Amino acid sequence: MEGEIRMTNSSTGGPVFVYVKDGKIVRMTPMDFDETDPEGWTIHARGKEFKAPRKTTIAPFTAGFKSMIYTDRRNLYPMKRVDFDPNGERHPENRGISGYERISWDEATDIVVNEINRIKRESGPASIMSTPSSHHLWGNVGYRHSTYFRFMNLMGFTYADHNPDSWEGWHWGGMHMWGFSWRLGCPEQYDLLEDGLKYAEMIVFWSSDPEVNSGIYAAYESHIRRRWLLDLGVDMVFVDPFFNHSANMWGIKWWSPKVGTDHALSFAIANVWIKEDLYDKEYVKTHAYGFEEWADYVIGKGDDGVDKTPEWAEKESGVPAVEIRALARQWAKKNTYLAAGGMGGWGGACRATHGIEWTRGMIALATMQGLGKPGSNIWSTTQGVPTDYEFFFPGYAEGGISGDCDNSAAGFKFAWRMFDGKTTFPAPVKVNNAQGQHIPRLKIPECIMDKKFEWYGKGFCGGAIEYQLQPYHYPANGYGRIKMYWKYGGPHIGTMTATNRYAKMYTDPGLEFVVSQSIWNEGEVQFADVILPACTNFERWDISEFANCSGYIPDNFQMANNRVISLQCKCIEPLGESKSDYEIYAMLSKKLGIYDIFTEGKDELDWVKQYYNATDCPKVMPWEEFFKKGYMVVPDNPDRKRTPALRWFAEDRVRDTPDWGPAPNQTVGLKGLQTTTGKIEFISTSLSRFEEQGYIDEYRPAMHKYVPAWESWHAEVAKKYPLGMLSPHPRFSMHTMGDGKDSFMNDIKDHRVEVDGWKYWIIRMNSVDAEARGIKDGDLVRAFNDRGSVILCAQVGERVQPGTVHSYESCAEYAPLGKPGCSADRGGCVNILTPDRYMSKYACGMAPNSAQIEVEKWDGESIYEIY
Ligand SMILES: Nc1nc2c(c(=O)[nH]1)N[C@H]1C(S)=C(S)[C@@H](COP(=O)(O)OP(=O)(O)OC[C@H]3O[C@@H](n4cnc5c(=O)[nH]c(N)nc54)[C@H](O)[C@@H]3O)O[C@H]1N2
Ligand SMILES: Nc1nc2c(c(=O)[nH]1)N[C@H]1C(S)=C(S)[C@@H](COP(=O)(O)OP(=O)(O)OC[C@H]3O[C@@H](n4cnc5c(=O)[nH]c(N)nc54)[C@H](O)[C@@H]3O)O[C@H]1N2
Ligand SMILES: [Mo]
Repeated sequence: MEGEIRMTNSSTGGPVFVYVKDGKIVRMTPMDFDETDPEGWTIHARGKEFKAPRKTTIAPFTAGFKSMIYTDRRNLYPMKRVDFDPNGERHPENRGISGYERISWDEATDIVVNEINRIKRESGPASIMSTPSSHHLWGNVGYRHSTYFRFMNLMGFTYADHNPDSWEGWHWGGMHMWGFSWRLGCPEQYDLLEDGLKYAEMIVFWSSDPEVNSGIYAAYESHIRRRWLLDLGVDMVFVDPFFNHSANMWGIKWWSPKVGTDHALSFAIANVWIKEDLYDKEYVKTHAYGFEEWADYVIGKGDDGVDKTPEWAEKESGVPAVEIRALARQWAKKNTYLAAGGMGGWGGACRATHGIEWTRGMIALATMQGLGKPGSNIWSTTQGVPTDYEFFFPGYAEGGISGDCDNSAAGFKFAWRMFDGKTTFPAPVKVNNAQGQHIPRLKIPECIMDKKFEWYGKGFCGGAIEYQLQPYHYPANGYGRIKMYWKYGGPHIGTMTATNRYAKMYTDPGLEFVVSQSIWNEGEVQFADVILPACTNFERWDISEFANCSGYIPDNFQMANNRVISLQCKCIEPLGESKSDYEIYAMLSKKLGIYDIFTEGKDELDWVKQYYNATDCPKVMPWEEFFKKGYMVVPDNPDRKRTPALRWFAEDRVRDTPDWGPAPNQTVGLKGLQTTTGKIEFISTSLSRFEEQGYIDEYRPAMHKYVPAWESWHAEVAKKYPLGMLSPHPRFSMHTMGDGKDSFMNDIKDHRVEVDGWKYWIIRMNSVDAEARGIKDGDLVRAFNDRGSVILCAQVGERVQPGTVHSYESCAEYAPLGKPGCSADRGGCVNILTPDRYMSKYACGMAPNSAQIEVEKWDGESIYEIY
């Protein structure tokens, strides 16, 4: 249209063309390539030809992002809580209740800097605790691994470490079975699209909904692959308590186990295979460790004497024995891929009480069918395109401008290229490294309110398997206790567990100062003493690649059909007085006396250019050309040898995929997996050693066993709270990003439903359960247990079986009807109801997909206060 300029940018749901007119964003579209962009890959399989599409796709939350930029829920000015006086009364008891007044940037930065300096003098930098969240607006320079750590490391602080939330069962369980610690326990996925198109006959999607989750960051890139598989006659079947969106679109069969019982199913499938001689015996002999003893356990010759037959599994899971048997036989008969989780790994089931054993069950089944042989692998259709892996462009997890080798994967490949000895300060001195003080973000409330906490395992640790078995405690020896919380964004009430804890924590008098650096006024932001308004990535410069975080998911640009690198243009000026996070830190650095070290005299665009030149991009296009064009499609490398994931393992060769591990010091002669035996361990050697040292963990035994979930229909709590709640990742938003705040997503009836002028979060339940409780479709209900209450809108139907309810996690709004942390929330934070108990004694993972709850009609008034 006339007067419009087309710019480029990118997002967690794909790169975009941004059309700007008179300084305003008019619309965003996916990118379609032109004749100057190179051709992508081609695959030949079963007499057909499959080609990389000539355009990108975008996720719903990207399509609606304009509404998120211009919403009146933006933080546009620095704010101070009205009854907070840094030099007088602070009134922590009013956090979450009292209102705000506008202050200038000068006042705001003065308050923050004075507090930093005061606290550092009193008890050291470790008394300042901070954490960003998982999902940052896109862009490798502005990302949390980059700008945030560069500044925070320079200032000194205690990091609230992320748990491996996406990975949980893979990290705490899978890793002890087959290693892959650099991938936090998930398997490599190289070149599996070609293998799948050539050889697959069936795909079992188990806790996997790729039409929603896309793997991650990859919009609808994999949709077309499932279309191709369907056209080739590949059967797609689903195991999920929820009739998920991919099952709806592609499924020919759906099994719906009771929440928390999948591993009963996997044991029964193994039972059928063992008894009917339906597994790859030769492979297991040479590639597995401890299999014989485990097989005895499966068929009732183990210490529990239980024969784990389909009939036994029917009693546990509710799935008819005849159907389990049919699945087992089909699986063994056909070339079957296992889509365990949405990414070839992950899956809500890995984030449940039974997550550790579910994951080990998935690996066990894949192993019994010859994992790595043609047509037999763990793959969710979301990765594995035959792209050019040699072309180097790092992902956000490779640290950007921080050079932080502790909290990012900078040390693998990127730091030396980015800094090249020229920078004055590539790897700042930290107080939060492995030896220093850090705390788990799931236990921030305990550290603040109880002043002490002990736990095992460091969340994101890509090092040796044993790293995750080490003990930690807060306060760490000699370090100061936390007095200040610098929160970056504010999602935790919607995303962590038993989250009334987070709301309560803010009123602790020991927490002397809370600053929130946030784009939107959402969730926890309303508990801060001072709010620093940040801007979106459409208001600052950056650079990135489609779907590429790399680091702990090495080379995951292979989720997108084409490697697309985008210049992220500053499309508009920051709204109001908001500023980019980099500029906020630069301002603070000036007053803290570290401006020159932080900026090196560079603005964001200077860093973007330096970043570009540290990658392989200039080999294809000089910076000036890229700056003009705005994006680059990485040319295909048709000469590259295609090497399907784990084929080397199946064929007993040295690894020949581009994967980043295992490190030579963790293998024997570069051969085999990272485990001590180099094999897939049905009895884990690392956990056996741990047990010998006296660490007996009921929910993570050395041998893969059936351990009933501690919060499920088996548990005592189910008598009072009979409904098992699933809380997977939301279809239309990216966790909290895209939800609430007048976003366009709220108008989608499957995301929120408007009742009497309020947009409620949804709970899905079976018509039998609804009728028994006098609940009709569209009614407002109270979902509750001893942890709290949430007011939701009921969607009644047959997508879950009786006894199961479904409500997405990651609501961005928190709207308590009474006192925060003590009353029902009608924002929709169902994580108020999920357990804060760790997965197991020595595995500090989250198990939010294990909540038992009850649902009743809401009278429209009661606020259900509990203290
Ligand atoms: N029940 C249940 N709970 C779960 C899960 C589940 O399966 N079930 N899954 C878990 C998983 S896998 C994950 S990853 C977590 C996610 O949980 P979180 O990490 O807590 O959630 P996000 O929505 O990623 O949080 C992003 C925050 O960062 C802010 N932000 C984004 N970009 C910027 C920026 O440029 N500048 C600033 N200043 N702020 C920014 C956003 O506004 C938002 O507040 O949830 C976990 N919780
Ligand atoms: N649209 C969208 N996409 C996303 C995200 C988002 O927030 N929104 N988040 C991204 C992130 S951070 C991550 S980690 C990935 C997560 O990707 P996944 O972990 O694969 O996704 P989930 O939605 O947690 O779970 C997938 C399916 O598992 C089912 N499920 C849950 N619990 C169980 C169980 O106990 N047993 C069985 N059999 N099935 C179960 C759910 O019903 C769901 O259909 O998704 C990424 N993609
Ligand atoms: Mo995640």
